[in-house]
Amino acid sequence: MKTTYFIADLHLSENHPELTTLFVDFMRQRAPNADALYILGDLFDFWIGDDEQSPLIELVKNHIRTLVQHGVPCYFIHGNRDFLLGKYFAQSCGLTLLPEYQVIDLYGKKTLICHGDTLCIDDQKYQQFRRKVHQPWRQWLFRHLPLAWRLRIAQKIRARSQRDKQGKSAAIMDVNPAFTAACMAQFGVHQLIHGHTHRQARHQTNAGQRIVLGDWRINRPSILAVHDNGQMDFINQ
Ligand code: LP5
Ligand code: MN
Repeated sequence: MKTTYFIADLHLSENHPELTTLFVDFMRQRAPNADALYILGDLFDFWIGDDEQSPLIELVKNHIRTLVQHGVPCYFIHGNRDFLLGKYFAQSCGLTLLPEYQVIDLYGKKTLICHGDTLCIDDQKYQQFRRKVHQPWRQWLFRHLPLAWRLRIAQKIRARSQRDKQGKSAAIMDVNPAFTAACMAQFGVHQLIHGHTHRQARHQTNAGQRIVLGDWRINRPSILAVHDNGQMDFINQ
């Protein structure tokens, strides 16, 4: 049986070596037999530029490169934490960068994939923040700052984000159902796979099926396996 895997929201960092172990186990044991691997954002806890070096970054790069050389294509859609992951990282390990929305043919079923943050339109403060940090001139400026400054800024934004989230309801931080349905219709699909909201689930809606990948800190891990016979299941161990 052929299988395509989808993962998101691993939030890999030096602070959580147990998550890195789960990722490495997956890349060694399951991923080599796949047709393809799709990483739908927030692979890293945050990303401040392709020039950053660390043992963790090298490890992740090596595992992706090994997988791609083994013949398994590996695709990446940016998350809200690692939207600055760039061409240098991708080219150095053979990762294919995809746009924020992509329609794929998943064993005959047209499927829309994205990180999921763009669907959370009720979180206006976040959307405002997103628009700002996606402006090319801001990103250009940020990339040209010394690494230590970028790290400080990223830590400040992370702290602010964690604080702000305490004052937001779960509903505000979830996808907007009407907007999501309109998005699926616009792309002409009846199946959507995304992450970001961290609540692993399969929702049946009027627009079709919406599959949400889980956060690896909660589900340890959350891997969606879609098989060529149309079946799909979550792997959480
Ligand atoms: O990530 P998570 O789960 O905590 O919350 C997200 C939203 N938060 C974010 C911010 C990221 O966590 C941090 C990204 C760091 C990237 C590296 C730095 C790149 C800088 C680039 C500059 C061009 O995405 C959160 C959502 C939540 O998901 C649920 O959807 O609610 O959104 C927010 O918290 C946004 C805040 O409400 C507004 C943030 C304003 C930040 C102002 C920073 C001021 C400090 C500047 C210091 C110079
Ligand atoms: Mn996210």
